[in-house]
Amino acid sequence: MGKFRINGNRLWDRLDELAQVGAIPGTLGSSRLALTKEDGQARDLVVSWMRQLEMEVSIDQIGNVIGLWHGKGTDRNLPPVMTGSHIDTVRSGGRFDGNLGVLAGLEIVQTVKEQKVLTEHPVAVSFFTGEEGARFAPDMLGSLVYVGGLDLQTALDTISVNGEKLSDELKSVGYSGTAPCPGITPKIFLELHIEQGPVLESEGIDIGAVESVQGISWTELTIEGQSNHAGTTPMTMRRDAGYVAGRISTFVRELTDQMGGAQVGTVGKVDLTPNLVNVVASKASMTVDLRNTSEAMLREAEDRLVTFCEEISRKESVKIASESLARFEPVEFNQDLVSQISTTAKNLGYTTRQMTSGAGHDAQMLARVCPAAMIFVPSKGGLSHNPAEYTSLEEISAGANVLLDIIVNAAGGCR
Ligand code: HGY
Ligand code: MN
Ligand code: MN
Repeated sequence: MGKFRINGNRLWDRLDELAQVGAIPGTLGSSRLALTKEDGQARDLVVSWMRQLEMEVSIDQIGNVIGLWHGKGTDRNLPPVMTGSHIDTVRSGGRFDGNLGVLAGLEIVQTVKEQKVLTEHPVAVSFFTGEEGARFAPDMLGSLVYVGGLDLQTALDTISVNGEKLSDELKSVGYSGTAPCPGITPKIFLELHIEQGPVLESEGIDIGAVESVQGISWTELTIEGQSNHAGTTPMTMRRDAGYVAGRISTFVRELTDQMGGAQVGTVGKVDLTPNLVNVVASKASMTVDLRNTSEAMLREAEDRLVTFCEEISRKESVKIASESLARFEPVEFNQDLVSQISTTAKNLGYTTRQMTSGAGHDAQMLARVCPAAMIFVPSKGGLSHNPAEYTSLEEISAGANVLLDIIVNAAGGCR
């Protein structure tokens, strides 16, 4: 099939337009936590683009949106070749995380239509609900329900970090759909995403062929102490939840230093009660994010955190309750697809390397039901979950062209 390429400027302009929804003033980034008003507005914009491309749009019961393109001669009974990602962001979101994968999918459909490519299989472009997990845990919630990994009602009953119910928020943005969960099993699922780390840029590589995703463990710890006067209470009489939260946070860093290798650990959220300058905190609620490429090492990290909490709760006479917010083992992607990414990148003249993903992605859920893999493009300075997140027009075009060739090939495309 002759060489045709995506229109990088058109993709860039859509990324820019989508970034304006929930824009963070003075930055390139956006703040669109899952199922907020801003997320709803972004959904409406992307769905309007799907409809302009004459795609059939379906919304499922957890709010996942699947745009389906049937070209002339497409066999509607064949499973779709699917690409996509997410358009919800963290509060300090960049414009590329997730959005690139969804909008590159639309760009591919538009290019295929313009080039009058006929495909045997339909092509689907999806965005999944609440990939970030920052408002409603776990992360990849929508795609997990899509593949049958999380019961729909349990997901709908999920309570947000601020106490709202997911099903209510889904209705409030108008995306409480009727398409059944689990959803249609695709022929393959291929996701284009920014790396969100420093590897590709530091090695001067254009394309990452992602072969795996590391394991993820999110825990919420609730520490119950006793409020008391900051001035009058002797240090020996304190049951200080704020101090214990600080010690756990320090422990997490010491744990990663001791374990080394791929172990990472983050305390990203700490809320103290009553959170006042002159009161010993009676309560602390905090999150611990542990990740490792090795399941055995991740379990060891989790066990050491439990032991530390048991010891310090005894020593400081506080109670510590823990709740798992997310727990996913490492995932291996489909090796044939990974090889196709490497080969396609080379054929297009790009440098490439195989690698693992430090972040979680919807593709790791789709990998439970069909061959799945990911294409990475570099992140400037390895920065992400930061409004300054940046990937160049040339870099996103390279990734989208690799995606185009593999998607068209998988769909049995011909001109
Ligand atoms: O947390 C993650 O890995 C992703 O950003 N959901
Ligand atoms: Mn993402
Ligand atoms: Mn993210």
